[in-house]
Amino acid sequence: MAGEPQADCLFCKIVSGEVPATVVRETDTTVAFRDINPQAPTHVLVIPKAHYPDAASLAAADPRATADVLREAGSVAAEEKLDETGYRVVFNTGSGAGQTVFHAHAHVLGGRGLNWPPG
Ligand code: IU
Repeated sequence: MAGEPQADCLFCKIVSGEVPATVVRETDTTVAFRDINPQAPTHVLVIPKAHYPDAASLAAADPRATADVLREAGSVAAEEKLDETGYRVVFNTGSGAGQTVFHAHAHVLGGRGLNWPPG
């Protein structure tokens, strides 16, 4: 069923606690944890607890959880003091755009200069 945990999903296992992660924030609908392979001094992933393969399917099915993910991304940025320097929130969508884990997640990146356009 849509949104239900998937047995083969790494991020569902982080939500359940089966796989450890460095969690920085948690709400009833979201978990935020440090990326295991950081691409910036601050690199935190914010995920919905419900399983959807990407941001668009999350948004279509659960607008509230989508808003929660975005709000939590802002809270992470504030806690990490990224507000003044700026930061980026990225949803890689599809393998051609670099998505490797097919459980919706926002990357919160900051703490260094960020180029535009991205690679
Ligand atoms: P992507 O947008 O799907 O490529 O992002 C997946 C991220 O998940 C990527 O930055 C990985 O470093 C990160 N990650 C993680 O934090 N912990 C893990 O055990 C695995 C991937 I596998």
